[in-house]
Parts: sequence; structure tokens; C-alpha cells
Amino acid sequence: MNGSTRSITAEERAAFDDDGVVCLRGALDAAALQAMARPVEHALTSRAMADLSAMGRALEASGETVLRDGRSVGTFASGVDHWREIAEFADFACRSELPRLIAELLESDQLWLYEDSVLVKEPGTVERTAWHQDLGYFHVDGNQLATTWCPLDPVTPETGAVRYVRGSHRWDATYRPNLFVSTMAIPDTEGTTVPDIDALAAAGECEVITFSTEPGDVVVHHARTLHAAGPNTSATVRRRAISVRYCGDDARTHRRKGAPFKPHQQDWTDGLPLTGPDHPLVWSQEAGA
Ligand SMILES: O=C(O)CCC(=O)C(=O)O
Repeated sequence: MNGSTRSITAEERAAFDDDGVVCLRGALDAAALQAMARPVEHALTSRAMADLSAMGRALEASGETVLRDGRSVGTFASGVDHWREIAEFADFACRSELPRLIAELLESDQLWLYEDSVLVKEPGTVERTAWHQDLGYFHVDGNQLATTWCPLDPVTPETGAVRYVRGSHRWDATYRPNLFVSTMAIPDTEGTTVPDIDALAAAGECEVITFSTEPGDVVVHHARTLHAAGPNTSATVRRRAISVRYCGDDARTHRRKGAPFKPHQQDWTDGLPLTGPDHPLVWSQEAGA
């Protein structure tokens, strides 16, 4: 899908191991990223995406605290599993340079697709993304689990760059998933409530890091790494990103009570490797693809 044949450097692997997040600069061909602009627009206009700004307004109306910095003129839109319906997303998740790079980063002989997601904060979106850990949403367990965040626009802290708690993938807790624009945990989920990371960071008890990125850069975080994002305060610059989540050799099915299930996950038995068309094998060291 693109011409890049770049490898993971020792420094990048060390950063991912130590910090639980790394920015792979120039990992994808910018043209290949630009080729995703149309499919992303297609997803935004033709698919059932969650309007998280509207959800925030509904939550607020019901008395919940919502993480928003004013009155929204933009929309925070999010959806999952575009690869199932839109060929370009399947190519991007399964046949671009991403699977090889992530298998290399995780030092995994094989790699499976967990899901993809589109996360768009239009100019003037005031909703923040609440601190959360992906693991609590995923019905898998293991150490070789990674989320990629691939921006289609130049992204800065002002336009909603994702923020990460350095080293939090080594914290013991599995955190309850929340409603993304609110710290409210999803009802009936198990785990620890996400602490007030901003207060901890202000007290010097943890360190928050972020990356300004260009299209082609890929930020990869471990499924245990706590992360969040700010609003998009720009009046003109969009923040479009595709996030693809992958599982490596040691990933096993693990049903998490209360976390949203996809239809095929309803009957899962714990402890099994991922297989089948819902979680395709996207990289194998043996096959080289
Ligand atoms: O794009 C965002 O605001 C959040 C992204 C995120 O949480 C993720 O991809 O796991």
C-alpha cells in the first residue's frame, strides 16, 4: 500500500518498553495517509458513527460531569470496525506497513487485528477525551497489545494531540472503561476507577507526555497505558485520526464484564488465541506478510 520499508529502531523499542508509548516518525507514506481522507469522509457521512459531542450534551443534561471547555461548535465523532465494510480501511489495517511495524515493535511472530477506529475532532470541538486505558474495553488479555494512532492532519496539543502517562503500562491496575467524554465509568464494569491524572501530574506524581505529529507519524501505545486528549481549539484545522488496535502472540480472549461486546464476542471462552474472520491474522514472521 505504500513504499516505506522502515524498521523499528532500538531506541523506539526501548521507548515503547519504558514509556508505554512511542511516536514512530515517518512510519507511513504521507500519500498513503492522504489516500485515507476519502474513506474517512465516507465513514463520517455514511456510517453510524458515535457523536460524542451529542453524547456529552445528553450526559450533562442528565447531571453527569462532562469534560468540555466551553460550547462546542465542532463535533467529536468516533466509530469502530470500518475495515469490515470499507475496503480502504481493510487495506490500511491489514496490508499497509502498520502490521509489520507493530509486530516488530511488539517482537511478536504473528499479529492479529483487534479493531480499527476513526476519531475526528472537528475545529472548535470542546470535548476532551477522558483519561482511560484501552485494556478495559478490550475482551483480550496479554502483554503484546498495542493501539496505533495515525493522524491525517498535523496535530498539536492545541488541536487535540493525545496525552499519555509515561510508564503507566507498568501500573498494576486494570481500569474501568468510561464514556470517553466523561470520567463516569461504564455501568457494571469491573476494575479500578481511573485516578485524577491531571492532579497527580500537577503534584509531580506522574509525568504526562504528548507528541506533535505530522501525517505519516504513528503514535503507538500499550493497551495498559493511560491516555487522554484535549479539545480542538483551532478554528480551521481538523484533527482526523485512524486508530488500529492489534494483538500479538500472547493475546488471549478475556471477557470483561460490562464492557461493550461485539456480536461475535458474546459467546467467547476465555484463554483462547484470536482466530477467524473477525480478528484476521495480519502479519506472520514465517510468511513475511
Ligand atoms: O483520539 C482521541 O481523542 C483518543 C484516542 C484513543 O483514546 C485511542 O485511540 O485509544
